[in-house]
Amino acid sequence: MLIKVRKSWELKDSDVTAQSLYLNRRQIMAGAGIAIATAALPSLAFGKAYDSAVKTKYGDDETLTSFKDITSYNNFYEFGTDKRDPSRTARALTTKPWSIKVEGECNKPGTYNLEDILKNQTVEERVYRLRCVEAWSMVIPWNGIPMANILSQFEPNSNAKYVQFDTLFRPEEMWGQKRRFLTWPYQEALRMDEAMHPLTLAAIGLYGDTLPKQNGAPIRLVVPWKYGFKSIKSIVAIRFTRRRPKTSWNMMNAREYGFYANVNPAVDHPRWAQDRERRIGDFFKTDTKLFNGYASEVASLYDGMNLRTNY
Ligand SMILES: Nc1nc2c(c(=O)[nH]1)N[C@H]1C(S)=C(S)[C@@H](COP(=O)(O)O)O[C@H]1N2
Ligand SMILES: [Mo]
Repeated sequence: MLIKVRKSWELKDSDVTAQSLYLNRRQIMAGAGIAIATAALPSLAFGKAYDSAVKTKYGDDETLTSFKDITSYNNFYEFGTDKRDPSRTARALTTKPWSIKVEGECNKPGTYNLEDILKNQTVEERVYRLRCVEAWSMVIPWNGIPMANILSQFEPNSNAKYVQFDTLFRPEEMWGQKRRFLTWPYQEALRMDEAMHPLTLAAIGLYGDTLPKQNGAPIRLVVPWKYGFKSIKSIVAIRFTRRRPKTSWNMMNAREYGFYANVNPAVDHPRWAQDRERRIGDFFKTDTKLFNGYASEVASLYDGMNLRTNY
């Protein structure tokens, strides 16, 4: 069956199309009693690499944030600092062709086409909470591949203790890069065990469609137990390192943005309390959970660490 879907980054009156298609499919699957199903998805960007997604256990208990809110309330400073800027201006970004440069402590450095990296990978559907440091949050149905499956292709060696990611630097298309709000390119990094953790996702879509540009097309990191700024968008470089790499927000203001950035209601941001959050679309605030609710899966990564000093 061929499903025709508009490009999701073009926000018009058809805003709800991707969302209703997605929800219909979920209902049909639930009605048929299918717990794990392969759902038909449109193949738009990467041909065969993204024809279907395997449903996972994540997020069946969550109310999804609307497609409209997910794609029109964004932080993507390469396209301006206003939450509405990215949805208005990210269409300028060219996402095809797309290649990723792989460097550092691994056996297979090089420059790879995204299609080749995604070849033979299984795309999953995972509903994750995203918690921004600014105390708002969303629930997003991502489509993506476990980051471990991407990184292991490059065979990181035993010296690789961290992995750093860069966003594209292309000021002709990313007008925000003409201003020096952050040091460009945007960079983020994880400890290797965090990057290889099964929850860590390389997202290539949401709501069953390819990733809208304002959400970090064509491929972005999603680390659901950390504040949103760790989940770097539009990745063009992956670098395996021995030492802890520099990260953009930490360089800008180390007191406010730590390297770990684990969601922690007990540790306030210097300018905001972090114990409550407001889901976009909700009126009332809710309690923020340690590790954004993923503690049972990730707390052991930080055994013996002081989470107040390692914020
Ligand atoms: N390259 C890049 N990645 C980025 C950002 C950014 O400004 N540039 N913002 C981060 C922040 S602060 C958040 S909260 C999330 C927002 O992701 P979303 O717009 O898809 O919800 O992206 C993160 N990744
Ligand atoms: Mo954020």
